[in-house]
Amino acid sequence: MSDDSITEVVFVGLPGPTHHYGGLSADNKASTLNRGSVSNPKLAALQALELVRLLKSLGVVAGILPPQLRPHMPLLRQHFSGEDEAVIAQAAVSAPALLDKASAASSMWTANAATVTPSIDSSDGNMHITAANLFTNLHRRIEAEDTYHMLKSIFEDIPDTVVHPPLSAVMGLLDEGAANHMRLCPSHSQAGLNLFVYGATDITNDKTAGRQTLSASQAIARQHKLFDGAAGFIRQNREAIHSGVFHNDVIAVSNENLLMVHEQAYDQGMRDIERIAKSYRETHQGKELSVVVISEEELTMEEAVQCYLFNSQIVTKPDGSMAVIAPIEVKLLFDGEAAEMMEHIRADSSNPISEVRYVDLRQSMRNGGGPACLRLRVPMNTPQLAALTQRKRVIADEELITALERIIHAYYPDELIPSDLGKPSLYHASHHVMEALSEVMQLPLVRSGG
Ligand code: SUG
Repeated sequence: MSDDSITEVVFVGLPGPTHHYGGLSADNKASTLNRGSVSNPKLAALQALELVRLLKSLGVVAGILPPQLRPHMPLLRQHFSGEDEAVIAQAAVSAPALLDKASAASSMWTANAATVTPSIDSSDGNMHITAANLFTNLHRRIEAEDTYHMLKSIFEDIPDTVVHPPLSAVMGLLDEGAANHMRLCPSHSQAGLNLFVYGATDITNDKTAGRQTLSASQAIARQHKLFDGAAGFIRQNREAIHSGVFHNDVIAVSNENLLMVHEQAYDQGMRDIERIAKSYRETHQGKELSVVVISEEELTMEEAVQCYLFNSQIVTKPDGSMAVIAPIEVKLLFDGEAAEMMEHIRADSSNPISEVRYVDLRQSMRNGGGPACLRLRVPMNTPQLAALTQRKRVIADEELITALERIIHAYYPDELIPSDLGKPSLYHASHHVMEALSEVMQLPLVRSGG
């Protein structure tokens, strides 16, 4: 492998022991639909590790990002005081909705942790990582600071790497990270066309305007010093947002030179998709983007939101062909029609997809988090990956996976409803989990706010 070759490391977020269904995201159909139902944090975490194993079996380098400590005490301490347990007990009685938000295990959806661009895309030769501010929803906003500290502790001393703090939402910069970013390139090792997808140009009170502003996407493109022409900006279709497309990765997915997208994903429909293909051609000297467009007739927007077909991960296997990792719902819903459609796409030799694998992530899916939500892609060059592997214990090998499974079996509850969130046993279990993870992964224990 030459120094210039880039390996995409796929970081999967480990669900934390407070994983529950709070109905906390009004624009996310699965979240609102499953509000209050019984969750199984143990199973959620084990399902995420099965995803890691699948990625590894496909030849992908996979990493793990640990959960954050919950409940988020600084949020509760704005209302209550005393020892942690007393604060939680008061919140459980007087402000259960607040405790619900403070206990969200939502940092598992690492596609929202940050936006990442590799050294090869920037004029300063650095890999840039900007922690997302996740400002739209309170239960997610509280992730931002700890995510930044976690990413810093993992990546800061990696060569040619800059980790940026979350953007200031006070300036109208609403940012949900990689879920609204696609990097298109002939291969990971070549410079990419970075597409940023946004809902509104600036902050607005309109709830249907989405969670990402153009101003934030532009700030990131500038901050990352992307080469001229290496950034493009595409507006989401309002109707799609209204139908439950709260992030771009609910309706489009890309990998290298492949884009799979619903025809109604963007404001200008097919015109936008053609514009993307044209920009790709211009950036990559006449090379063609392989575009798989799924029409409304083949799969309605509503069906796409239900089965999360576009929230698949697409990865490049060592032989250069691509595998789709799709949620099991694609097979289970609509009498398997969406899976049949996927089979046609796989069999079509005009695109690079050679394999479709289905994963059971139902614990996360019930909160609107599919395979693509659970992963942060970090394209690293050879010295960067070597430094990461040497200095940190985040790359998943079987030994790490087994150690994590042991922690999960020891401390995670296998049943949780929102009214359990005030229980001292959960608070103690959460602390044990974080301490054990910090030891096994050799990471500092990031304590919210202090
Ligand atoms: O932000 N769900 C998350 C799902 C995030 C999915 N990520 C991507 N599409 N990349 C969200 O809406 C629900 C939590 C609850 O209701 O308990 C939640 O936060």
